[in-house]
Amino acid sequence: MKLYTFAPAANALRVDMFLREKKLKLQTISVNVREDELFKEPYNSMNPFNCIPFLELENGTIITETISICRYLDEQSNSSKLFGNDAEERAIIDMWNRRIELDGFLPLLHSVRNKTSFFKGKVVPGTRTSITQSPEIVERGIEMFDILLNRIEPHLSKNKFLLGDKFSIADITSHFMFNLSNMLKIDFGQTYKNVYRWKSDLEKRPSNPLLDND
Ligand SMILES: N[C@@H](CCC(=O)N[C@@H](CS)C(=O)NCC(=O)O)C(=O)O
Repeated sequence: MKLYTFAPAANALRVDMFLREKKLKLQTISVNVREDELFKEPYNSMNPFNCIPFLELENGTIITETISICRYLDEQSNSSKLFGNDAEERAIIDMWNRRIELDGFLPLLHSVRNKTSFFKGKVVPGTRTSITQSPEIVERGIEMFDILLNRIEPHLSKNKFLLGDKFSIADITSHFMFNLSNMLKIDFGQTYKNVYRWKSDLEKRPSNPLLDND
């Protein structure tokens, strides 16, 4: 089994943190996204969506999508499950992960891609197009993030993590949503104190791959 990845990319880091939590080691192949290697063979055929991360199984099957990769590895391993232990837990974790991914992580990812000059001509992940960067999309992402934080603040006042005392894949997604919010210099510490406490806890977790750069 081989993981195709590129260490600094947000979704690569999500898988990295998941692997560290699970204490799993995989053979990794670094594909230099910045040098457009994903558009060259063999990578273009392996993932025609031209994105990392993707996982190649022993039988040649390719699994793309961060969450699908992590879910597969979680099911294959015996160590404590980050996607839940029974039907109810799996559903609740999936619910939180979708809320965070759809209402926070992705809107902020698009804010970053529409703001930073590095992403000019690359606003949609895995494409090279003439779609222009849009300040409205930057603002919309930040507004959506604020709506999400406002909704989850009461939950985090009563819970250590999204699933009570249990750390899950939804917290990993959240950690990288917050990393995007740092890139956009969004300061919410005074407004959403419980969310901020949780963000700080996630940053201190030994599995946080961003600690390697400190
Ligand atoms: N929906 C995919 C998105 C993966 C993705 O956006 N990967 C980015 C790095 S974070 C990428 O490979 N971008 C290549 C590019 O835009 O050229 C997932 O969740 O894994």
